[in-house]
Amino acid sequence: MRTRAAVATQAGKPLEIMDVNLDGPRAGEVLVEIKATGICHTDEFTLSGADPEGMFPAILGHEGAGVVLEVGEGVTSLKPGDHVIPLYTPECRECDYCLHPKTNLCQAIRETQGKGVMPDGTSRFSTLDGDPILHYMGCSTFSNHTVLPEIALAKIREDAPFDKVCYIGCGVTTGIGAVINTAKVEIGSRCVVFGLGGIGLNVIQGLRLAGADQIVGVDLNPDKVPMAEKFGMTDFVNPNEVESDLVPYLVNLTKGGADYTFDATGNVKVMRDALECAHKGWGESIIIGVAPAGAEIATRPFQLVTGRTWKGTAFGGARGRTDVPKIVDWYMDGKIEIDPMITHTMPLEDINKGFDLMHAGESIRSVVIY
Ligand code: NAD
Ligand code: AHE
Ligand code: ZN
Repeated sequence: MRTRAAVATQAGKPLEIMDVNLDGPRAGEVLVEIKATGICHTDEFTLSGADPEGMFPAILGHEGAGVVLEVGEGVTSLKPGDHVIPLYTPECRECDYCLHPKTNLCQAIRETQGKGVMPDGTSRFSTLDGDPILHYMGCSTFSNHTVLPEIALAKIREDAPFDKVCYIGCGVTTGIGAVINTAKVEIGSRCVVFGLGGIGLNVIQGLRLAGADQIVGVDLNPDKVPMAEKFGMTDFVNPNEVESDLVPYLVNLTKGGADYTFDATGNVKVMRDALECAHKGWGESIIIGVAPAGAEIATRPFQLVTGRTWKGTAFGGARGRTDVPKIVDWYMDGKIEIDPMITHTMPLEDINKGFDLMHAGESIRSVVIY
């Protein structure tokens, strides 16, 4: 079939909106009509050229929601008409990782996914001239139609609005999951969240759900404060306005150090500060942000010797096919909020405006509605 997509033709260039060819689903695959997709900072990271796995031309986007149009041979868990959220972290329920209780990182298709192709090693997308276009994170939600493996789709309830629950495909689940699944924050905790964007705000909302007593937000952009307060931030720190060193300032503010800290910036210097303001003896720091190719984290080993723990999380530790439908229920039941964080919507033709708003720090989430 022919569909409309925003194609990343090369690093650092705006996406090009064009008609592309999409082959139908092969065995174990599903054709999905994407109804809405968020724009995550990770899409920007890959488009910028900073992603060691970034390849071009590709159709980016990994935060979508849509409807199943057709299923390939052997697909049993989905049928045309089902509402779904694509999963960049699939859940095969069979691999060593899925069978291990301590991880959500299903590896069934990770290798081919990282190469921008389907599990059989080929791409379903091509230009109208027949040149291949790569998939991205196994999702490619910046296309009105896409093909995914069955194990990379969470079936969700049909009354959930696509233009809101698409955000559960990455940002909401990542932020809330980092708190609940990865850190396992206890009631009464003191916490610091670095980066008050589309992920950090969901960390804050997760911390409020978990019953944290103190939720310190750290961001260079004070415009993020009202939204962060709305979601539960108790204290704001702008590093540019702190006259002393940031780490001792935060240790003092949290009365000795935070029980849990979260990096939602992708900046390795911030990751170090996040670790070092965690409480001596027990503080845990969770890395969510994705850092550019070649970047490395550093700290004195003494920080770990003296009881701090450094952890990371992908997709908030969530097992997508199991957990995503539940998070959609939380939203529909009013347990979590999404609507205020979707600050801008646009048609696919204007998707580059979504990236401009992100660069300008003016949006939390931009959502493309097809
Ligand atoms: P965003 O652009 O919406 O927000 C980033 C925020 O960080 C902004 O508010 C910005 O002002 C702030 N910031 C930047 N530099 C800072 C600094 N030095 N100190 C304090 N604040 C600073 O981005 P997002 O969509 O929220 O994504 C955040 C990070 O999380 C990105 O690196 C993204 O790639 C990553 N991410 C990771 C996962 C995962 O599964 N691990 C999932 C989604 C996103
Ligand atoms: N390709 C990058 C790493 C990118 C990365 O860490 N992605 C996260 C999800 S970010 C979503 O917005 C992730 O799921 N990581 C686990 C995985 O298997 O990719 C690089 O540095 O090579
Ligand atoms: Zn994302």
